[in-house]
Amino acid sequence: MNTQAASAPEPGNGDILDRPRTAASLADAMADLVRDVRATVLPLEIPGVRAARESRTRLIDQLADHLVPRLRTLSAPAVVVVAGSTGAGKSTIVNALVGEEVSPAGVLRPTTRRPVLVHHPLDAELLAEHPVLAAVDVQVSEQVPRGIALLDAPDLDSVEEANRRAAGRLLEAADLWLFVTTAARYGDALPWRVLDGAVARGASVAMVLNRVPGESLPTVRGDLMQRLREHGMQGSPLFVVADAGPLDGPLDPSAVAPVHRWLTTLAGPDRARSVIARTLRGSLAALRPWVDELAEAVQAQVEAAEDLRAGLGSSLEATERAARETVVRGAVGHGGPQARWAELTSPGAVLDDLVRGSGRPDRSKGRGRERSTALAPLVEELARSARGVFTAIGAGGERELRDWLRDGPAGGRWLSDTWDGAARAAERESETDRAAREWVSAPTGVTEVETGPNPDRARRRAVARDARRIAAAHRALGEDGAGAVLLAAASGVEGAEDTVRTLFGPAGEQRVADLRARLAEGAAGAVAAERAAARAALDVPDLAEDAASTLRLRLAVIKGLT
Ligand SMILES: Nc1nc2c(ncn2[C@@H]2O[C@H](COP(=O)(O)OP(=O)(O)OP(=O)(O)O)[C@@H](O)[C@H]2O)c(=O)[nH]1
Ligand SMILES: [Mg+2]
Repeated sequence: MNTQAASAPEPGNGDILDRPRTAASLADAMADLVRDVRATVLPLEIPGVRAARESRTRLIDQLADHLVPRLRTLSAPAVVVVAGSTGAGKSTIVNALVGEEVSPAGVLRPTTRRPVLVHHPLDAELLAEHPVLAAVDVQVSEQVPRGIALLDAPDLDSVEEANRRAAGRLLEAADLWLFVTTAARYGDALPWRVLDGAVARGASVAMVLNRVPGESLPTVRGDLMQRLREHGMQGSPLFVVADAGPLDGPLDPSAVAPVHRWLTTLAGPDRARSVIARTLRGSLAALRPWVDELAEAVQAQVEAAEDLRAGLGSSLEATERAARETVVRGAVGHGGPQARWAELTSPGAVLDDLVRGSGRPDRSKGRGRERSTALAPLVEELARSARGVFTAIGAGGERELRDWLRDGPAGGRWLSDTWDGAARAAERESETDRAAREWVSAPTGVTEVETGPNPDRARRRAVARDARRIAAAHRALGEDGAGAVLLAAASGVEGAEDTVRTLFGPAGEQRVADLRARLAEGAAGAVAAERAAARAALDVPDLAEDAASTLRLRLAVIKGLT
């Protein structure tokens, strides 16, 4: 049984601890910061985001579990977290320190799943508000010096994700880390990585080298001291606990007496405060680069979102052109409208006399109104067809965008997943319905051809002839009926354009061209709407242009207080 203690932490000046007002303002600033950090979600899968997300999670733990409670209750006991690899003997050591089994040790790895916190009964009130209590089993023992709470953590390098996460979180809550390792395990990489993190954050660390066989003690101890120096931990206390041989029960408290003595010294009013103050100072100093790093990660997200927006802006150009061509070539006229036209123009039907022979209409009274009524279903058919074509164009655009998002740009997959397909489909229905309605209610009246400046006789005669023709056609079809024929012609219904030419002449053809251009606009609009919807899905606070500024602002406030 060979136990030794090296230097204990130097008493620091208790600066912040001596300025309770500053501490209270800082606690408020930390509470604001933790809220903002929680609200920062780093949604886009871009290079480096995993590390940034992990760092964010640790930052939240550090703020919520250590800095805020510590600054709020400066007199709360120092939380000493006993950490290390599974089987290193953490629970065994805690039990030996307390002199009873407060946390079962065992041969099954890992043993400790739920952390155990042991404190002196008189410290209960001071600890009551500490958030760490929510995640631990609490034990009370008079063997624990007042001013100290011992926390037996799950293993750090656990195969179990939940254990690893819990251990990491507890370490962020710690005022002091009591790091337990063994002669067999002290070479493992992970604990050292974790320790490097502790040093970087200015946390106070003490080491326990457990289960050291007597013969290898000098070598192992020398080796470990060397490593501690390499990791900038030369000032950290090192305790060596000799191997107790086959152990079938608790470890004798005498084996850990130096650790216990050290903890008791630490618990003395000034020493505990100096450890607390030191870790607090370290945590506050580490906060700045840490939050800065997070702000950088937010900025990277914002930039990736900018790239996505730009990419979306120039996407689907060919699709948009193709959509225009499709409707100009007659996609809307095919099917329903064409069939309806065939019925209306069949022998004896309302348009029969207009499409056949000279196209000279039967001018009997009331014919115009009758034809308008008979043509109303054709307009409905055209609206339905236009809506169907627009919807298909939009859905095709969405598919194309999703394909592009999924296998291309950084953050694209997130956008594709976030962009709600069902909601988009519903939105599209109402958008295309509106666009189709707008198209069929576009002005369709054919106005007379103008004579132009200084018309000669022939020109005036030609214009007058056209005007008579237009008026006659309007009488024959009625206003709405004329509109229906013009829309049918613009949609590509075969035969309708010839009818327009015969009935209305060049002015009618001009109107058909206008209506066709509007239809092409509608088709292009259906494509543009998909692009706009994808872009709108990027409008989340985390990806807003100034998303990083909130964190930077918080940092400035904290800087002013420390
Ligand atoms: N032989 C011997 N066994 C020891 C010694 N210290 C601890 N052990 C045993 O090592 C095993 C693991 O000890 P635990 O205290 O459960 O280890 P732990 O670090 O708490 O492990 P986890 O809870 O899984 O993270 C137990 O069976 C202990 O009895 C020692 O000095 N000598
Ligand atoms: Mg354990």
